[in-house]
Amino acid sequence: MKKFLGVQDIGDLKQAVKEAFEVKKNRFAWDRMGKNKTLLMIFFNSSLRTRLSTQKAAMNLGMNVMVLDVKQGAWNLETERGVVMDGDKAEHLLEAIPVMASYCDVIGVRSFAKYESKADDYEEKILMQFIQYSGKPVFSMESATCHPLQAFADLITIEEYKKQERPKVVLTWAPHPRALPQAVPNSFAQWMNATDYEFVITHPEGYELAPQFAGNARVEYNQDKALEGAHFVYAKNWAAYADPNYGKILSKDLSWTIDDKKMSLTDNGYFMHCLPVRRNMIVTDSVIESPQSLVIPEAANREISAQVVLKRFLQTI
Ligand code: AN0
Ligand code: CP
Repeated sequence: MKKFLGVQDIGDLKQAVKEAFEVKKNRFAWDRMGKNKTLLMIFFNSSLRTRLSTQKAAMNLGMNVMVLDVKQGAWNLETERGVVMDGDKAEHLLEAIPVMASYCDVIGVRSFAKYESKADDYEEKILMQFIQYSGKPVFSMESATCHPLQAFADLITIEEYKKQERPKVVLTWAPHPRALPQAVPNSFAQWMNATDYEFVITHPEGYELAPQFAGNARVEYNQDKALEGAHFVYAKNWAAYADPNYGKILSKDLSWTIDDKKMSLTDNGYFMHCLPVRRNMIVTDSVIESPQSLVIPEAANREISAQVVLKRFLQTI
């Protein structure tokens, strides 16, 4: 494996889940595989889970790990080519990438959508430069359009908890005070579309996801209807994708918050969220604290998804 951005990079999904369960059974079974190999994680944005779970996964494999928070102590990086650099940016990404790559064997990048240009975001302008100029395997730790380590962990979690062969999984938009990226719902939709589950997306009108991620999933604008008989409820906020509202908040309607009444429409469904979550905006205290809430095991599975991905990289470098 040379890069990890989407479901297409992991190959056979059933095999990947099988490997994840093997890793989960004994995560230290490959603890010499990463000897003298170095992972560099580069964060342009904040993180709790991705940072810790990916570092832990690398340590399980015996790798060395370096973490760079670009906004804390590194030079402010220019990312546009052709700019006269007379402002506050002291270094260009075009030098920084090969330099950073010279110190490591695998690179993880977190670089959220800026919501300034839809084309730049959806071309993954920052991540693609890492792929092009580093010469090293690169993976997304949530980039402009995708968060594949999260979606893989979500799939592992559903496979662990499902009671039906083909569960009904519902991705629901929920309100939030700030404009959030589409990366998590994009990847979740992409990975769910690659399974044989019954997959439904529900959101207010205007919140349609990019067609390359939403695929042929059923879109149901009535949240109550979508939740009927659901086995898994995956809540997430995102800002609008469709023009002319790209990156904008169209609604903060608290009637979309997942509460006990909403969960009672499901078939004793589980609640999922990638975290961090704003309580009583996205989900009520009562639902997130209920036995049906999977948010903690879901976050714990981030270590497993990251370990499978790093293991695949180590097998090819
Ligand atoms: C980010 C997002 O919504 O994409 C990270 C989630 C994993 N969340 C926030 O910025 C609050
Ligand atoms: N779910 C997730 O990626 O969390 P962090 O933003 O804390 O890494």
